Amino acid sequence: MSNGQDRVVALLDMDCFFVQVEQRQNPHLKNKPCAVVQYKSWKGGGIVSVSYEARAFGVTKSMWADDAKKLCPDLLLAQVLESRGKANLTKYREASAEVMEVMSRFAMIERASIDEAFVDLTNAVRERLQKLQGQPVSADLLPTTYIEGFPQGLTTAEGTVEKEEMRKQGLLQWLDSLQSDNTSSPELQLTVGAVIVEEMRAAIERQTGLQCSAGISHNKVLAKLACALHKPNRQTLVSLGSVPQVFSQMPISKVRHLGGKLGASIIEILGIEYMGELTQFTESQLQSHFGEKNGSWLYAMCRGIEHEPVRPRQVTKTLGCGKNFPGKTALVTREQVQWWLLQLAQELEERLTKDRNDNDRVATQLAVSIRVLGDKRLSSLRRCCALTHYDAHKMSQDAFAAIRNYNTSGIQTEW
Ligand code: DGT
Ligand code: MG
Repeated sequence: MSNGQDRVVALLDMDCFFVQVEQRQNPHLKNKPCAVVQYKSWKGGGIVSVSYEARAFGVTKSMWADDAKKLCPDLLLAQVLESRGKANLTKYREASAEVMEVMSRFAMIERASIDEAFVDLTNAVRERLQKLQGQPVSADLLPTTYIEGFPQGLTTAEGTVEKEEMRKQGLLQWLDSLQSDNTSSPELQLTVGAVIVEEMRAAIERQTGLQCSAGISHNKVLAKLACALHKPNRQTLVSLGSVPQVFSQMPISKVRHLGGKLGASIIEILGIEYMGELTQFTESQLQSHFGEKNGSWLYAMCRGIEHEPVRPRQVTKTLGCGKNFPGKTALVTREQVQWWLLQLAQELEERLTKDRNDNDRVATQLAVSIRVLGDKRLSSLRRCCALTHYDAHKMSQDAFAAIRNYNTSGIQTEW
């Protein structure tokens, strides 16, 4: 098995994506504190994306717009379109496809969400290194790159140096430490990967007008963590050497795959908080608590090693749509349930038909999830059935048939 440094993997994540899409459409929103809200009727709407100018006032995702206005009276709002009584994300999906198209010109990508994608740059780096023929990498090629853990041993008090100045010092120190003629050096490979990611991000901005941040490392988990370290419009390189320092203060739940049950049980069972603390345990200890596969994965991961491949995928695997009915708006009659299933199925029919034309494929399975009032989980029940026709009426009837037995009301018309 490799030492975990055999690949160069990056994650690109758009900055305040929905906000940028709105700003592109309405330039008067640019460089202002602004946010995108969904459904205006309750407390001004729920915020789903926040510009960095607004974040400086403490505005965050999931806040009600009315509450956000109290923190930031000049907050400008754009609203997610609604159709059939629910949010319509078509505009953002189309912008996402534009971005993914540009990224995929550089290397194989795996779309990870509407605004982020992994990219495996291993081959692209190898080719670029051949072209460079041992020439050192110039700092000019890395104008927005932070090297995590650098500058090292700085004598100036950190607070007194500008952030950009620190970035440059760290970058220069790092570039000095590289052996530019050793093409098998993992650090050099990451650096060349970062040069390519600078080019990708510049191309995305040139072609779409949208900015993003990125993380460059040896695997998906580290690339994703790295991306979040210097947002917006910056990229961060995390080498294996910087992992102990990064993980020493990294809450376990912030690590990809550990945001859910597994992460929570690690914290509870082992009584630890940070990713780095996992290195105290042997592989068999971790396996005994969390199973053979998870144990081995954790043992390697806390040392910065992970092997999950970037899987070629530019389009989503599933198409989904849903709507929440919180509190008093909960659906209480069979008719309401059927009516909303039909609304959702109509959106699905439209999107499935477009997907069949665009991507030359057909869906074969229909899954329906419902959540009952008071259940904190994302879904209380999930049932699947065959998807035979792209027909909203048929899909909504099949979906209803799949969940009808779950109705606890004895009365026919109630739900
Ligand atoms: P960032 O990446 O921190 O600069 O900010 P965003 O806004 O890009 O946040 P991200 O990457 O977590 O999510 C990408 C987009 O997905 C975001 O712009 C809006 C959308 N989104 C996120 N959370 C929700 C949500 O709870 N509901 C809906 N409808 N959309 C969401
Ligand atoms: Mg984003």
